[in-house]
Amino acid sequence: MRIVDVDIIPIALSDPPLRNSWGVHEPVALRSIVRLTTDDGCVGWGETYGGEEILGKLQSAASIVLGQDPAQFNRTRILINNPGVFAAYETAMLDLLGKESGRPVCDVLGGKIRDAVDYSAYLFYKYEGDDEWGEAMSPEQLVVQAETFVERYGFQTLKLKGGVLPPVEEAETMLQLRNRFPDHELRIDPNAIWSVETSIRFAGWVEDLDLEYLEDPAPDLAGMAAVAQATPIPLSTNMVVTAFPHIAPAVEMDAVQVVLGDHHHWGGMLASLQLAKICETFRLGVSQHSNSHTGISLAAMTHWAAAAPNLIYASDTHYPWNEDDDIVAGAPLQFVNGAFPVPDGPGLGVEVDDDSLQAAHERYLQNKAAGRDDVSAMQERDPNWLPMRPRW
Ligand code: GKR
Ligand code: MG
Repeated sequence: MRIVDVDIIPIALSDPPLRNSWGVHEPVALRSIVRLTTDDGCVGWGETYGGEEILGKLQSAASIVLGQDPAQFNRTRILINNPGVFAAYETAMLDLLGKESGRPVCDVLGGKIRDAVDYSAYLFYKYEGDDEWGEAMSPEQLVVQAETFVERYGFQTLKLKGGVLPPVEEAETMLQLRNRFPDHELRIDPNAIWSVETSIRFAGWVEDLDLEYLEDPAPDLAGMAAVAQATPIPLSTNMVVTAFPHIAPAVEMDAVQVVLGDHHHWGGMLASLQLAKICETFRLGVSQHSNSHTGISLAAMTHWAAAAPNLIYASDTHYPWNEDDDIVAGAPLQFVNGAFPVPDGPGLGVEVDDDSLQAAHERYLQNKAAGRDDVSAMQERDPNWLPMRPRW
């Protein structure tokens, strides 16, 4: 089996005005879809971030992938020499291998440890938008949003994207979530917008709420290490440990207790399993980061998470925010009791719907942009907005 065709298809998904510490989500989220076709007519799918930079890099790597045997991961990874670019191709190559052997991707990765992967509700402060969720800019409105997530998807873990309201109001939001959901796991992630001092103060305010972890409260390893020393709440990160060379210093400094993997970023699913093993070695927890994505990425996230024995935290997912524009057949894909069942069909176990892909590509053409820009989107609402870091 040889890859005879490589297509890179930029798409855009409608996105609600979700707030974060940089600003606000733009009306569309950009993604890049990879389609590989083999000489025997098999089609494999991959997905990664969108925007001109990654699109250019994916296009440049196409000549490396063309003509390859899809089982040659090591050779292709070395030649591409870029973890994010390789990851998108690796997903499509694993899809092809699975389809060729009639087995799900998790089997190609060594076999699944669990039949379904737990996911977390991803709660966002948000403005009123052209969506059914309404405004959520207060603790009370956030609790209503959480109720909808729990009722609709059955999530048993709730993650709040923080760094939006003054920290004391975000602590109040966590308190109200805890009162409303006494048995759910709770986490908050302000994306390093608090100083070390504010982070330590915040950790004190929420210490009795039994948080599962506090994600990226303060910037850089030294900042995280200082916060970690001052609180018993475990710290997690997708900002200070984002590549293999960052692990050793993080361990030496005891800066984080949980590392968030992300196959799009860490160099694919095989690399993510290596990350999970390294985390086990150093007694670090491993969880999973997300960004806006389609069902292709949901399937990929689920396959590697199902094959990682120590990935026992619920994984993040943005899927519910973008599911109406998903491009896979049968979308929106369904969570069952807060978990996504590991697809058992060949390959990723999801197929792309041609009409939905075309619609998402046209949405991209209408909203073409160099890349994600939450800051400018926020400045349209507030011309004086500056993404200060630390803000508090
Ligand atoms: O979607 O606004 C967002 C998130 O803030 C995302 O961009 C982050 O990468 O979810 C991510 C995180 O956990 O930091
Ligand atoms: Mg994060």
